[in-house]
Amino acid sequence: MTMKPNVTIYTKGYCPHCKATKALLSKKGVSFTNHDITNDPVRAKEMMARAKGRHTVPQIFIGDFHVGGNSDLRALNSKGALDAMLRNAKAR
Ligand SMILES: N[C@@H](CCC(=O)N[C@@H](CS)C(=O)NCC(=O)O)C(=O)O
Repeated sequence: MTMKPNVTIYTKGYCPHCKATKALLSKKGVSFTNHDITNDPVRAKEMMARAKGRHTVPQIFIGDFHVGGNSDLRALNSKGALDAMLRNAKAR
């Protein structure tokens, strides 16, 4: 079965951390919903509400779990915890 985790990321066009996040998820074969908030204040507000006030991009969600930013994603990956979280967050 194809791994289809329910992953949502909020990004901006110029952001190198966002590119790194997309590259890591893509390398793992994970599909994700990307909200580019560069010119989208409504989505930006949604992101901040979901991310408990954090306003840097990217902000990453696996299912309803708030991972945080790119460095948080990488920390989970280094600990070996990311793949299991992605597996457990398959779209229902
Ligand atoms: N440690 C954060 C750094 C994220 C970061 O610095 N993002 C920049 C854009 S690349 C940012 O959001 N700057 C503030 C802003 O655009 O409001 C992460 O790994 O996600």
